[in-house]
Amino acid sequence: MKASPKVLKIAQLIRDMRVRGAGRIARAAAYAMKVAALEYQGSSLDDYLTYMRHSAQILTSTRPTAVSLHNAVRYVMNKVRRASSCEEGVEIAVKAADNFIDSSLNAVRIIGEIGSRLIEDGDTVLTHCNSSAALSIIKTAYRKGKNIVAYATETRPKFQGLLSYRELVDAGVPTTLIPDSAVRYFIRDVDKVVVGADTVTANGAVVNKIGTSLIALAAYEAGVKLYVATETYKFSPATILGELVEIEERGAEEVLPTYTLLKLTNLKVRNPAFDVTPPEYIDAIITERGIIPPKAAALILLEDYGTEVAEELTKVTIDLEESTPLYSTD
Ligand code: RUB
Repeated sequence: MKASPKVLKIAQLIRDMRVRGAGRIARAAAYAMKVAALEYQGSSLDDYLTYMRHSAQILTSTRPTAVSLHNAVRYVMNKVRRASSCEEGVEIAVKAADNFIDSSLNAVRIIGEIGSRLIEDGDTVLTHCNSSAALSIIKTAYRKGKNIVAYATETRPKFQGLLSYRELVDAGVPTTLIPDSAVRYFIRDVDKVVVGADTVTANGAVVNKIGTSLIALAAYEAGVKLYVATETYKFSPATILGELVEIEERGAEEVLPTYTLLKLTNLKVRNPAFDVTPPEYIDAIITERGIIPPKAAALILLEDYGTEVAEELTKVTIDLEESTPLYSTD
């Protein structure tokens, strides 16, 4: 089965991180599903569904950690599956993708509005990496007249912090760029930390750019509040069923220049792109549906995916011979 070249191109942009950030890759994937539908040449419903599943698989295999990517594609596929003809299937895919993109952009604006209420006049806010949701909060607070300043961490090895720095400065927020390793040095100047999320698990842990958990530790030690800004499509239903979140590991060439790697041939480098911040270090999760404590993540998941989770649970089988009895009658 052949995928549309346009879909392959979007998948490559995501893989190469030319489109990056959990929200952006989700929207790009939804858009790619719409493109796939519009590019479909045949007329058989079965063939169309197989082709769409294939496109979905190509898109979700680009980056493993951000569940937003999977949830965007799943959102479109769940609707497409109900089509009774190929033409209807195309129409449904286009509508679903447009809906997802609109509500995703709207969610970022609502998060900015809600989250800005937690930022007080005179606050110093620190952010890590480049999260549209986190920046939406800081920029909205500033736009509403709160006199705030920001720190943006560099975010090695890919320096996404520079994007945040520019975005904040362009919005008028006085911002200082600091090395990741300087966070504990500056944390006492900071009133609030606001970061984004790639995935939120059922127990309220947050997977975000590598270094987030160290910042959370420093903030916790200093008594500084840490808020996570995230759309609810970044909550992972699979984690209710005990699945772990895969942490993407990227190449050594992102950490060191090629000439150094060529010179030091035996150098062993590891480059995980994300880490996990436990719920204990998170003061609140700010979503488009309101502010929740991290432990309430499971409630959002059950509200959104309860039926699917229940269906999955019926597939769980246990070997009675090998299972340990819960009680003994001896
Ligand atoms: C980006 C990153 C961002 C989250 C949230 O990682 O970790 O903090 O994706 O971003 P990468 P947003 O650069 O590796 O994609 O709020 O924009 O979805």
